[in-house]
Amino acid sequence: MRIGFNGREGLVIHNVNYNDTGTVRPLFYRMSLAEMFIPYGDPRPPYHRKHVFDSGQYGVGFSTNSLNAQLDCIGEVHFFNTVLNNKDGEAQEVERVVCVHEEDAGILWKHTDYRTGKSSITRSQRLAITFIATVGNYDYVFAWHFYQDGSIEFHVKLTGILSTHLLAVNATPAGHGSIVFPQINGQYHQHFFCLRLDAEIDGNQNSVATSDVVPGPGETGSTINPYGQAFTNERTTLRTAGQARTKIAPERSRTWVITNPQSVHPYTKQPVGWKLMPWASPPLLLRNDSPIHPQAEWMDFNTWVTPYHDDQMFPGGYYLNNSGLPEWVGRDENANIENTDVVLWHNFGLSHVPRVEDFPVMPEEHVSIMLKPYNFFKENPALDVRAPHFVPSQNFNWSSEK
Ligand SMILES: [Cu+2]
Repeated sequence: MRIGFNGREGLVIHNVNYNDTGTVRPLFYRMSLAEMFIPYGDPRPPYHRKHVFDSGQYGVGFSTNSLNAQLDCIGEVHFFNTVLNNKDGEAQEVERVVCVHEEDAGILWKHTDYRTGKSSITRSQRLAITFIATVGNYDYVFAWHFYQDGSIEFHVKLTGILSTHLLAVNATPAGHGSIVFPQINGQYHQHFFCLRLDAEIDGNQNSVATSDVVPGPGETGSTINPYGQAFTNERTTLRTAGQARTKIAPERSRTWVITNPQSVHPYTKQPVGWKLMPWASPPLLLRNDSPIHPQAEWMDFNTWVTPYHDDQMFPGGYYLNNSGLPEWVGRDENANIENTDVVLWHNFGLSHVPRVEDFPVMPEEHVSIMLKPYNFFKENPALDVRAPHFVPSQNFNWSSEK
């Protein structure tokens, strides 16, 4: 991969490839945090105006930290500098905006032979590419994690200081905030992140499907489901940009699978793929008829898929002028997104009801999404991660046999 950095998006990951036993297979052409949206829920003036687009208005790249070489990333670390423009338009070098290091991430795979009691264990050593933005009160730790089994994670830690205000003696948050300290109100708010994923799974021409796990088919007692316990994987190929406006469905275990119809897997006889595993995110709580809604209408769905266009980089449009995804897709709902160069846009986040423990500085909360190979390789791609040695297991031996 290559990495880049700009004032609006911060870290950008380019040309992610996987060296599959000598064959370099493309995965993602460009991955970036394309927007953030933090709406607050207190209707009392002036707080009705309190909603922030951290990327489009402030720029998470312009808000970046020069990382602390001892504490922000530890171990064997490489730091990258970047060049940003200051408010006068002059170029300015910023040191240590991105750190790259490896870190232990627990067990990668393990098996204990139940008869011999011997185990084979490998540890997960992930590559972390991190930058940290302080946008006013909040601090966001953004990390791309690359794992040895091909999994890619975008992980966001939220920390820093709550946006609070002082209440009059005996005043209350009126149902829209939490008292975090005497007379201090931490208002309810949401944090949303939009990832723009320009995919090239095994090549440039991709399709996207929702993959749901659902009961059936067949009623209990029917010949195809006599005991009523059947369930199946329902795959729906999204054929147009209009159809691709989709939401998370935790009750259906929904993931989105990006496939390459040109690259058929030798075992499954189906196109190879890579899946997006979402976070259980809340919906945007702004009402549809709110005057603020048009600017954030791209948040009405968790996933959008659009045919690639050079000038479509930000979900709310370049100027956040009620444009972006809703306008582009609305203009041509039948735009083909099958077997072509596609871009996935994925929104996720959380609703934050502040706690007393979030004050005066907030211990980290995090959200993350995973991108995992889905019938892309011929076996567990982390088999080549060497198990240091076979070790005796400490399992309780419940068997009467010796
Ligand atoms: Cu928050």
